[in-house]
Amino acid sequence: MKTVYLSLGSNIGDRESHLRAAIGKLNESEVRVLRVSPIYETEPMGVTDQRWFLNLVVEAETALFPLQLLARTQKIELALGRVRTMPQGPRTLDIDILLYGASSVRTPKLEIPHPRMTERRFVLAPLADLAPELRHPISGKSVRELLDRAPQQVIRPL
Ligand code: GSY
Repeated sequence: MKTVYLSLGSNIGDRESHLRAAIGKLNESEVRVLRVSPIYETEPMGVTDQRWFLNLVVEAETALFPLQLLARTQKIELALGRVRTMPQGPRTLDIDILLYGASSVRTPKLEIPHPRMTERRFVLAPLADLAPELRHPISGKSVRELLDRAPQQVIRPL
């Protein structure tokens, strides 16, 4: 069993329902959700001219291998109506794999730790709510330290 951290986000439709539905579907997909962070409303990064997101992080355990886990998360995104319009554009649901135990994974389809997690307050703040002392497997910095150093972004607890 591995402990994994996943980042969930939505900025289309009933954002909170999409997040809650995704948590339910993870539990039906051999991904046992252990803890869920508070939800934050967050300023969009990348394409800024779009609706604000709701974001949260879940801690879960799974016996799936990383690419199997990716296939499950992509299936859940599709089941909840995700359509890829433009890169970094609006989405009904996005699930990013942040951490998979202390492992590093680098394949054309998947990189873990998530390569942009250290720049994203919308990831680091909810992750710090769950696991502030957890260390990034490559930099060795704690989530709390990464959050202290992350670029500015407006985020507020829902
Ligand atoms: O993979 C993340 C999708 N995404 C988000 C997001 O979830 N939240 C915020 N605030 N900005 C984002 N930009 C992208 S892309």
